[in-house]
Formats: sequence, structure tokens, C-alpha cells
Amino acid sequence: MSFPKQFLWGGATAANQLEGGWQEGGKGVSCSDICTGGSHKQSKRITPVFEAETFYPSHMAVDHFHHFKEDIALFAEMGFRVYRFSIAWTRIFPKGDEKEPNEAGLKFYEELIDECLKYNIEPLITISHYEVPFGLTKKCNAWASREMIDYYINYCEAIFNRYKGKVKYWLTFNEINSATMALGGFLSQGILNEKEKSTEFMKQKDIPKLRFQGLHHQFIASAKAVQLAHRIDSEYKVGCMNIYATSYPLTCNPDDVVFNQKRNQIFNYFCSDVQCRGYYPSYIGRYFKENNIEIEMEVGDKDILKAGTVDFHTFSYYMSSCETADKSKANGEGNIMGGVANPYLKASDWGWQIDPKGLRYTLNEIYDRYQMPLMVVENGLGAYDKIEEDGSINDSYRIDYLKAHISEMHEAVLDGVDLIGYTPWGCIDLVSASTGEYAKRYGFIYVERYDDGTGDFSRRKKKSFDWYKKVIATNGEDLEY
Ligand code: BGP
Repeated sequence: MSFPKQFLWGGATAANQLEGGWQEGGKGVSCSDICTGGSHKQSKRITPVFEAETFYPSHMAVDHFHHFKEDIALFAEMGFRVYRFSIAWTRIFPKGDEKEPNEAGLKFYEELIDECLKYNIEPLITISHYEVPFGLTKKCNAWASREMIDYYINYCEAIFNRYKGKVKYWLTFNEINSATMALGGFLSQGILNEKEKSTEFMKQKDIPKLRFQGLHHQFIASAKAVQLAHRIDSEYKVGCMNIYATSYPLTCNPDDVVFNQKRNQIFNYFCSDVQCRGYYPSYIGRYFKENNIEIEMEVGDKDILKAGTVDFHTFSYYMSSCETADKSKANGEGNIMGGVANPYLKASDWGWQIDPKGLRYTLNEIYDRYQMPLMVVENGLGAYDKIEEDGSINDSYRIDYLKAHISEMHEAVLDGVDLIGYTPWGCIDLVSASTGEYAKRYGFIYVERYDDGTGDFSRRKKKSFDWYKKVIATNGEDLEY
């Protein structure tokens, strides 16, 4: 038994981290465009007012806007069967509230999609990936406001109509559950509670009630988008997308087990329960009560949720952590999602704990819960890469990471999980979402662009490029290098 014949091997990116060309083709300013560079040690900043001397990595990113044909040709050379990318909302609706879409933006993605189709690469499009139009943040504090549903649906309508017949797979929101954490408020929802001054990304002013209300608006928007997509093209398949941060109880003390279960429900399952099942799960009531959160719902919302469940489930998977009820231990040790370190695992240079078996466990858990097709749409190792004197890049550490995860995905397939695709993150180097740096690289393709703003954007293949090409060619049978 092997991976299914039609298994969708590919890679994933996001417009704000990849494209650059931030003011080309009539593009408007997105929330990611006002974020400065940063690093593992120094948080990036959110600057509501642009600062003249400051470096904003998304403005040029890795210049995919001008290199997309070259990049897609390289993906095709690796044998990609699917390419997950996102549309920058601000290329289509520059401020977010326009009535008519921007033709230049629609055309750019049309060319990009055509380029994929030329090589038989299936596009998998994320509609909103960490780049809400900043115009909507200024206008209504973005997803904190119910107005957003109409702006989002207007945007969906424009792209669903335009790319009909060319695209099959859509994802409504990237890592929607990131908004259950403080850092998702701005990153994912465009909610900015201090509009005047620059703030550190990790220290933004947080109002949990707004984030959860924002999630309600996103659930309604997602459910409406699913129905709209099916009306426009019955072939369209629309999925949800979650960060799955696998967590284990630190010990078998029942206190730790229950603590972990609660954390798992709120972080890993709340959003996908709503999107896959079509209603709010019973456990969330207590959480809302204990955190003084009251969701404002309109008549009819429950029916919308019910009628707009997704067709498939996708998630990102990078790491796992442990949870404990013991407060003296409950300090995040490097893991961006919180939790404590697992003594059995090693971490990446950014403190993300590497856990391939956790992926098998997770695929089984999710599939058991929803019984719908799954895709792993992000996975990978952010690492420092070095160009050797002969020009090669020997990223065997990345190959080891991916190889171990692919083996465990295979185990999950043998376990009976309906896994339909795999798109490792940052198949070409790009800007890091959490730190705003170039130095944290994920790609099979290296891009010469650095955190001091130097580099000519030239591309070169890493060792992992040929390795992944062989993995795809053998449908995951040969993982050796
Ligand atoms: C996910 C995001 C991506 C991506 C990835 C890696 O959370 O969906 O946009 O960037 O994580 O994270 P980072 O770039 O912080 O290393």
C-alpha cells in the first residue's frame, strides 16, 4: 500500500510573504504591509503610520510578482501536482470596501493560474492569508465588525466568478484558529486596538471579546462563501484551514490530562468544529462564560452555519508541545503556541519542537472526528541555510525533517486516514510570518534576499529540490537521499 495514486504533492506560499510589488497593479495597503522586519530575538512591529527609514519586508518580499513564471517553472520541474498560494485581497479590492474589483489584480492571478494549468498544477487558493486590507482596519476595525462579512463575500464573488472552470480548491481563511490567541487579532483578523502608535507584534493590545466576535463574523463569512462557491460552480470544493498545534499532557496526572483536553478543544477544535459540523460545540459555552465573552448573533446565523459546512479539512503542522496544570511549569519555552517543552523532542533553531509522529497521531485524531478528506497544507523546517563555496546548499536537515513527516503521513494513510494532499510550507524561501525575517528559510528553492535589504532575488536549487522531485516522482515510495 502506498499513497493514493492521485495524491496531491506540492508546496504552499502566501502572497504577503512572497509577492512584493506592494504598490503595483493598483494594489492597496494590507495589514502585513505595515509590519516591520524583526527576528527571533527582536519582535517585528506594527506601525499604523509608515516610518521613512524602516524596513518593511512584505513590500518586496521575494519579488514573486515579477518572478512568478520562473518560480512556477521550478515547481513544475519538481513535479508539483498542486500549488497552494493566496490571493492578496488588496490587489482585488485595494481598500476593501470598493464596489468593483480592480481589473489589474484579477488579471495578475489569472496569469498565475494559467501558468499553473500550463504544467497541470492544480491551484489551491487561500482567499485570506494574514493580509486584511488596512483600509478596513481603519474603517471598522476589520473583523471586529460585522460589516466585514459583506466586503469578504463581495471579494469572494469576484474571484469565484473570474476563475470559474480553472480552479477547484479554495480555503476560506488561513489558520482561522490563530485568532483564539492574542497574536492572531491583528495578524489574521486585522483588529488593531491602538491605532496611533507603533507596537510590538507580540505585545499588541488584546481584547479577547473582539477576537471571538471576529471569529463569529469569519464563521458566517466562511459559511456564506461555501454556499456561494457551490452556487457559482458545483465543482468547487471549499475547505477550512487550521493551525493544528498538537499537545500532550505533560504527565499522566489527570489534572494535566484534563487541562490538555480543554486547551485542545479551544485551540485545535473550536473553529473547525464550527466549520465542519455547522454549529458551536457545547464546550465553548463554559469558556465564554469564564472569560466574559458574549457573542452577538443575528437571527438566521445558526442556519447559515449549518448550510455552509466545508467540503474538506486542511491544517498546518509544524510542532507539538505539552500542557500541564502545574502553573510553576506553565511557561512557554520557545514554542510560539505556548505550552511547555517535551523532554522527548528536539527543537528547531526557533524553538519549535520537531515531532513527526505527532503528525500521524494528529491525522488520525482529525479524521476520526470529521470523517472528511484531509490535506496537510503547511509543514516544514524554518532553518538558517548557507551557500557553500561551490554554490550548493546542503539542507539535509530539512530533508530529514520532511522525510520523517512524510513517513508518518504514510503511516496515517495505512491507518485509514483519507489524506488527499501535502503542500510543504514555503516551497520557495519567503518572509517569516511570525518574525518578519528572511533568515528563517523553508524553501526547496533559495532566494538571494537578506534581512538588511540586500540581494538580487536570484533563485537557486537547494539539495532538497532534487530530493523532493524524486519523492513526487515515486509517489512517496522513495524517501532516501
Ligand atoms: C503559518 C502561516 C504561514 C507561515 C508559517 C511558518 O503559521 O500560515 O504564513 O509563515 O506558519 O511560520 P513562520 O513564517 O513564522 O516561521
